[in-house]
Amino acid sequence: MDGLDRRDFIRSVAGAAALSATDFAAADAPGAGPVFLATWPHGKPAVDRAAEVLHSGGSLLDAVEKGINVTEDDPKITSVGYGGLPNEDGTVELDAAIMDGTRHRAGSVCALHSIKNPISVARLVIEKTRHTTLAGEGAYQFAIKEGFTPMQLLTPTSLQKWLDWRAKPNRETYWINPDNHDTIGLVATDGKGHVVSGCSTSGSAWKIHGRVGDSPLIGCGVYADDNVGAASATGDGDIMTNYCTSVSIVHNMARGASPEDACADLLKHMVATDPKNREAFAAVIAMDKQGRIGAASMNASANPQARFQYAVWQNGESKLVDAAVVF
Ligand code: SD4
Repeated sequence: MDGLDRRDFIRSVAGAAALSATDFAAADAPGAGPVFLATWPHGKPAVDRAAEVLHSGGSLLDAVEKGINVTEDDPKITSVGYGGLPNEDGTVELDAAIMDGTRHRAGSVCALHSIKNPISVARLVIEKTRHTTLAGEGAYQFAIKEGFTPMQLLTPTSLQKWLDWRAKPNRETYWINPDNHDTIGLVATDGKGHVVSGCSTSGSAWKIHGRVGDSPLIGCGVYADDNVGAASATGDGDIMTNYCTSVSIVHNMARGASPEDACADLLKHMVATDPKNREAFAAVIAMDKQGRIGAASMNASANPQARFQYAVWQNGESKLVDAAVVF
């Protein structure tokens, strides 16, 4: 196996279902101070806002939700919320998920139209229902009942991009181009052992109506467990979904891997099981319950526009960091 011993792999990934309470209890005690970690350079204003919310008395769930709202509200970001690129029919369909590591409870929405803050709807799925995931029209009706205001999510820019794509006689369909890797994933700890993971996206541009990516699937786009840590993912969800990326990374950390090794092992596993996955773009971020962080990306060298940087907020300031490149 490429870079990963088969027995280690079986122990670290395929054996995930067999994790015992002892695996989790072995994890270290909480570290000092809150830490926020988010995908892509646009994650910087998101982690800044998240830190502000926590420091002004909000909960960690509030912080992650409000941090992600910053990205969702920004029309310049063409892969999240308002201004996100539409599906092949020209409708913006949004996916989001949020998971609370204490209650081990998650909420998510898939293919939600006309509502610019899907992460806030996902949060309400936790608070107001005993469900985990709402999809399509049901998710929309729930949002309306909860007081969200419907709006047109296409901006002049995203509409023009869709028109340009549709005008191409030999257009590619159901693909992600390098400009469209902008999903926001945000993982956080309050510094007292509590972790939360959130993720929001418009998914792959020009997707089939109703397509659901990895982002709103619990264990794929997000996972959080206060006994261990949290993770989130960005990239080609049609491939990444098949690897349950975020829960696999958290389980890797439960067995003692550092956050960065846990991320890198997941990407190596993707290529070990199918060498074609090397062509996919994939990036993952993780944090353990002590606030130690790590990230890894794949295919950044083949695709320089897709170089993966992530944002970190710690000790009162935020900065951008280059992720480890695995392939
Ligand atoms: C998806 N994973 O829907 C998302 C898209 C993404 O960076 O993260 N792009 O497949």
